[in-house]
Amino acid sequence: MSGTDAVDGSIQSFVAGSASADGDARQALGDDGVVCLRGAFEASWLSIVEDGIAAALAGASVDLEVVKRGGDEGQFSFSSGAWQTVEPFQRFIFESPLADFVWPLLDSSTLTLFYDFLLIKEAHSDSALTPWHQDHSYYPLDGTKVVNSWVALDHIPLESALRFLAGSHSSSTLYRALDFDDPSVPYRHARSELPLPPISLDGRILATSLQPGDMLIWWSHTLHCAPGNRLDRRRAAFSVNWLGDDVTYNGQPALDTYIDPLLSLGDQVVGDKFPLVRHSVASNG
Ligand SMILES: O=C(O)CCC(=O)C(=O)O
Repeated sequence: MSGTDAVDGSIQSFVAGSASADGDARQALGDDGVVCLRGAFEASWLSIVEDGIAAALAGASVDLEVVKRGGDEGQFSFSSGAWQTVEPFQRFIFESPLADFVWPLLDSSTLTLFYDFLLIKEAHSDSALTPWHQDHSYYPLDGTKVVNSWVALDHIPLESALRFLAGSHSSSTLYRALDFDDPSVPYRHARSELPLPPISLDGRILATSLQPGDMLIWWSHTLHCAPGNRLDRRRAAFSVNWLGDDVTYNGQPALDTYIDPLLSLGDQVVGDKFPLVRHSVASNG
């Protein structure tokens, strides 16, 4: 199997389906490297995210990119780390049930906000595909407790859905980061000593159609990809990336979004830029 389209014939659906981060969800995330929590967010929370999108697109996000690929009718817009300047995103991240869904899955004494990512594939942004990759390849981080919590804002049928290689988070291989705009040119912070992601994949590919408010959670080592949006409507998501207590800064080159210049090699990744959101209360014995 290769690319993002050729897998459609053999996709398997997700098993876990409840909106609670219970034992089944932990088990699925541990086994497959990804889990789907259905109906995680009510419409009122999604409407706050939509307020954030309106603000971000109107200029409140300092890191917004809007691209239109050759021949496409629709644009592809994305923005990283907008929470610092977009107040509705802050409300969603810090006041919604999001952190309480994610923290129990990490098996960590702490939960730290890493960054948020807004991703809007407008109608007929057909070529806005995302190649197979691991999120971790882009991060200057050592450790394993790094997750992406990706909230669907629209109905997303299987043809536009993310695909995951089941169990790929357990491999010790970290693949080289690719440039999403043009995978044929080297990514500016790519580590050339790492192997390129496989073009051909053997294994179980997981994907599922989603309703607004459903949430996918995956480990930063899980291989995944997504097709462009051939629908005649928007396909948008707001994702929040989190760190647990085994994550340290390793000094590898990376985008500013993922670096706090105040950190030294080996430091725990936490501070004003990466705030601590949950922590266990130490017992007095
Ligand atoms: O939603 C998509 O199209 C791609 C998202 C993705 O791969 C990511 O956020 O790492």
